[in-house]
Amino acid sequence: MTTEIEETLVIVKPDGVARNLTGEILRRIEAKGYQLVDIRMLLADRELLEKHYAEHEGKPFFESLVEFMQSGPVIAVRVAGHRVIEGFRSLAGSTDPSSAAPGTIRGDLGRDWGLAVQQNLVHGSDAPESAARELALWFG
Ligand code: D4T
Repeated sequence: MTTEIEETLVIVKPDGVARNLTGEILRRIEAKGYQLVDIRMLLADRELLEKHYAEHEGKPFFESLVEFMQSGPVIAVRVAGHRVIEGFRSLAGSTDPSSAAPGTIRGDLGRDWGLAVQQNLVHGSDAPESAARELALWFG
């Protein structure tokens, strides 16, 4: 078993910031024992979001996703901890907030507002390679 410390990118999406849930989301990350290493609030531009969501380019929801992510400020956080990539995905819950398990961020705090699964409060990197790529994009 490795005790190597990983880092992941967490984003509190515009719906999370607008609903004043940033503190609650960061509280859950810290309560789990992960470290907040760096944090910034920004209005993401299209260029950054196109790179961030490159894997979804061409999918039917891509345009509206990029528009939604530009609709207000977001909070980008560099989070560190043992197995934090997998651990944060577990804290976040599944993509669709209506079916995300109770106890998770999306399950407890999110719901389907009629915009499918777009407004699901948070993003978390899904693998070490995407975490490294995304952290470089958002934190340079
Ligand atoms: P992220 O990447 O934001 O942490 O979410 P997930 O890892 O849980 O989900 P994803 O990559 O499949 O989707 C990325 C992002 O696109 C939105 N989305 C997704 C959407 O607007 N419509 C859709 O049909 C899907 C599948 C939500 C999250």
